[in-house]
Amino acid sequence: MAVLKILHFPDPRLRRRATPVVQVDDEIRRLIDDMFATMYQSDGVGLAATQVNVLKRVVVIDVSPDANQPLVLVNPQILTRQGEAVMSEGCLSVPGVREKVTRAETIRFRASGRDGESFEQEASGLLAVCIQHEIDHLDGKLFVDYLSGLKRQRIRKQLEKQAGSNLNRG
Ligand code: GNR
Ligand code: NI
Repeated sequence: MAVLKILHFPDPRLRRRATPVVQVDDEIRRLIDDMFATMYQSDGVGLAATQVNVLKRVVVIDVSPDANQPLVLVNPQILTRQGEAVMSEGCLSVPGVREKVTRAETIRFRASGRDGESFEQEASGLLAVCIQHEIDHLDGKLFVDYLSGLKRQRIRKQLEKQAGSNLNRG
């Protein structure tokens, strides 16, 4: 397994739309394994393939406290949304930033798993937020898009400064 490099806002590659997976084969399973390694290493609760520069509709999630309940979502689709909930969100592609975002409180979704089997499930709480956040990534959308233009601009400047000093340090 390999830990992959995560793209950071405002990298334009985070803005591209990922394409559906036609068949969950060994190559996709290798991607899934590498994405879990990357997510766990970064202490994240979710990761979309877009964030590691792979434009396929693949998401890995683990919102369990002990990080021992991996969930694979290939070609995830939201079927229904209910209610509204505000949660403070972070993103591995927007390091060091947390901001409140309003999303649907409960969702029903469909996806395929690691063996290509299709399943449907209801989710609420952090899991529901995380699934909506990850599907946004697959569509080229980031949680900072829900903030005011002023806030987004401030975050962009902050991260561009970080990226610059990272370059200087080699
Ligand atoms: O690790 C993550 N935590 C998180 C917290 C609140 C709402 C969404 C998330 S997802 C994020 C990992 C990530 O960037 N996934 O794309
Ligand atoms: Ni994210």
